[in-house]
Amino acid sequence: MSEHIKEQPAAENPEELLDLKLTKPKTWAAGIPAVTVAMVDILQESGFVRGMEGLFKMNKKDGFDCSGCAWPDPDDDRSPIAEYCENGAKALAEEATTKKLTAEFFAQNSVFDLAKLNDYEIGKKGRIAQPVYLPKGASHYQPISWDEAFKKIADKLNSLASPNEAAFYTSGRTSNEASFTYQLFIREYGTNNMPDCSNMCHESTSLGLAEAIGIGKGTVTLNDFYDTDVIIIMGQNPGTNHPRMLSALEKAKKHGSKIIAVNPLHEAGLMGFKNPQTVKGVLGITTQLADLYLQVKINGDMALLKAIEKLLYKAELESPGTVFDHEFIKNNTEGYVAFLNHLNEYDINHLANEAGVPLAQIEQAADILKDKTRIIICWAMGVTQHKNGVATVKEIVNLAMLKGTIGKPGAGLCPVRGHSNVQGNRTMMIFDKPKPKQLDKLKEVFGFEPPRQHGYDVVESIQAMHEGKLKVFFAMGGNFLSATPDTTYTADAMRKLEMSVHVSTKLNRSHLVHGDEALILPTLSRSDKDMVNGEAQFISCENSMGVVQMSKGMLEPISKDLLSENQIVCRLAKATLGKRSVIDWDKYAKSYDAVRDDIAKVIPGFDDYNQKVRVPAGFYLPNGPREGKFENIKFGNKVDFNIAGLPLHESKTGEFRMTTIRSHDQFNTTIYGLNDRYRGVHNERRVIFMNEKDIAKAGFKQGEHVDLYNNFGGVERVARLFVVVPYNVPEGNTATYYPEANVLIPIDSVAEGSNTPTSKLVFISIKKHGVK
Ligand SMILES: Nc1nc2c(c(=O)[nH]1)N[C@H]1C(S)=C(S)[C@@H](COP(=O)(O)OP(=O)(O)OC[C@H]3O[C@@H](n4cnc5c(=O)[nH]c(N)nc54)[C@H](O)[C@@H]3O)O[C@H]1N2
Ligand SMILES: Nc1nc2c(c(=O)[nH]1)N[C@H]1C(S)=C(S)[C@@H](COP(=O)(O)OP(=O)(O)OC[C@H]3O[C@@H](n4cnc5c(=O)[nH]c(N)nc54)[C@H](O)[C@@H]3O)O[C@H]1N2
Ligand code: SF4
Ligand SMILES: [Mo]
Repeated sequence: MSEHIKEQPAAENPEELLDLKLTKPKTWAAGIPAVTVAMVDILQESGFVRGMEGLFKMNKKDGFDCSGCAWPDPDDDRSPIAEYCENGAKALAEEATTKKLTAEFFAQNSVFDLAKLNDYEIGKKGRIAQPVYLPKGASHYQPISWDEAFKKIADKLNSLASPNEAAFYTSGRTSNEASFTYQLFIREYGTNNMPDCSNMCHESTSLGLAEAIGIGKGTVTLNDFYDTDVIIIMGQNPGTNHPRMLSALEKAKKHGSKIIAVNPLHEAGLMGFKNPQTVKGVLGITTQLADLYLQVKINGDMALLKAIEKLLYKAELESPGTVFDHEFIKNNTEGYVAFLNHLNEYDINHLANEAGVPLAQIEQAADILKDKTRIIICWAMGVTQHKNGVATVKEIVNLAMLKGTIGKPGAGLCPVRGHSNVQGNRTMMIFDKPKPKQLDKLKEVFGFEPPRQHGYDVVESIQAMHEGKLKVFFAMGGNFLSATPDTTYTADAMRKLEMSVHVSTKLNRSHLVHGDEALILPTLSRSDKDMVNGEAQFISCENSMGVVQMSKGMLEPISKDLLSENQIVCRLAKATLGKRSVIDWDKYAKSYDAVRDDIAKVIPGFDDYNQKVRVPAGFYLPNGPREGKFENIKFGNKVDFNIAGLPLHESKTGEFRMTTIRSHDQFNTTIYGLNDRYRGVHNERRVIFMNEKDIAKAGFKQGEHVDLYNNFGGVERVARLFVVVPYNVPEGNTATYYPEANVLIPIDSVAEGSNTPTSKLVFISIKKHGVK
């Protein structure tokens, strides 16, 4: 390791404060101000014509898929003007920027100097415009040709004692086509070391649902929202993270649906909506969203679900046959009686107390639900990123089973995915634990023997880097260092690598905390035109509801030196595998249709892919549970009622629960801006939201500078210099922003089964800044 790297500033965000301003938190989201803010962003970054051209084509049937979240587009009636939200526009502004990083930029800025910037400043530098290489011991990235870059990586990969000394990460923006060729290359090279962002995101959902109902995906379609009785939104903040979901919620309310929100924070986008595309919205009239807001303690969801189930059971006993769907239970489930016995073991007051919600409010929830037959349950990170994330997902299934509310219109399970193609990545076999059946199919179609041994997921990869078992880390997108837990530990791990390679659009911290050698390979983004041999290519993505759609970029790329992700994979595969390969990589590089033809041979549901994907609005993938056909891990076509206890929370006196959340001005580790408008926080990200009573008890004041400590497993982790912000959170509960607080999340605090870091609950102590 060079001397230079040792001097590098702290891997986490530099510990410095900006100038915090607070305003009153909002009680509604996404009105006209939202669109205006978006416009300002677009104009500043990309210029008027380029920005408007991009916005006009976003999410249109003949346009490109928004690279923001995975919320679906309407099957029909799309808006002729604007089929995007504020955050979609910000995502576009981020990629469509005309600022670019060429060889001169890297010659002028050392890695050391860049690492001193905060994430916002790093991101605003612009698009990476040519491949660059950081030789061992060097202080600056330097230009490198594509051929040389591929040769360096190929030589390194071929020099390893085993393919299992390399890991290949995927972030959820990669298209179906590039994901497919990527996993094919990795498996032909010889490893299943495929950590992906899903491991930190909805893995608890994928595992919980796959075991319970037979598919690790949701069962609803967008149309179900327009014809349902109740929507429960648990641990999800749609106003910020899936803004167009608010239009679906508004429509649902118009059709008479009730909404129950479950969240420790009062989120603006769960309370009200001013729709910028309706006259009412333009006039500033708010549609009330949540009819009932259950402000749970952090990870109080399991207790809440059990309390609701128990009250429904009571109502069922009082009025048999009117609350539970006995027909459904008889035909589709196992273990009903055992489950009721399990519920009987709990005292309702104890459950309410563990949930942190007054019993009277839980009774209101049960009252809303008891005579309804069409219920949609939505959830996201507030459910999955907990020690018991998988069990809570299965408890959601239990509730749905009691009410028979899966596999019929207006009803079902709706995990809301994050990245725009994260669901598609997994469908394309980006997975460290592939099923034997899938591997058999690869072998049958391509004729090579894919590795069978499970690979490393995200947490295991970091641990393996630390132990020196991983030598090469290759990332298809993402920002591994900042997205993963235990930042200091992970930074140490990444610095032990012999080579780190990132296929990226923008500069990020993972380029600055690197292995002995490092490369950045610049790639096209979703909105960029992708020309291969004079012909415009398109890619395809799968949204949160299992719809596969084409996406065709149309903006002129900012540099001629960018390659598409698929091109990068094909050229790297050829350079690495050479004559060893049985695959015609040139064919895939030349034509994405050729890739799709082979996807159709391997992945169920993709027959006639090339025809179906060309139909406007795309096609639905098969989904058994949506049609009432289940495939439970233990009981075949009957789903078992899962029996799981309440989570045990071991904390010391004086410790607080801390959850990590996204502000309204970020996409994961990409910091669009420094404001969280809906929560009333401006020009600062190093904040900790605390209950006013807790602030007073601790002897703090609003604006106090504090340090945060976590001591899980006997290791002290500290995040210094945060500002106290009074907020409506339950006593004993706090919230901070991700990624600034990731330094506090222990690498070995993970969800049982899914190995997802417990980013939504760690216990911390809070001390005045500088006082030990
Ligand atoms: N603009 C924007 N859009 C995004 C993203 C982004 O960063 N910015 N990220 C994308 C990605 S990858 C993902 S996965 C999704 C994430 O979407 P979300 O899951 O909505 O995002 P988070 O901010 O992590 O947290 C969700 C909510 O959970 C609540 N919460 C925290 N702890 C608990 C708990 O214990 N119980 C309950 N019931 N609630 C809890 C928080 O208060 C917050 O409202 O969004 C996607 N879309
Ligand atoms: N504490 C805490 N930690 C968390 C979470 C949390 O809620 N709390 N959430 C977790 C979740 S849900 C997720 S999904 C992960 C996210 O983890 P990642 O997916 O690794 O992180 P992102 O910030 O989305 O990645 C941003 C980078 O992707 C690159 N990029 C953008 N578009 C493209 C593209 O089209 N192609 C390529 N090749 N690169 C591109 C850019 O260089 C950009 O800097 O973080 C997880 N970490
Ligand atoms: S809701 Fe998500 S996919 Fe739709 S425009 Fe907004 S960020 Fe993009
Ligand atoms: Mo995510």
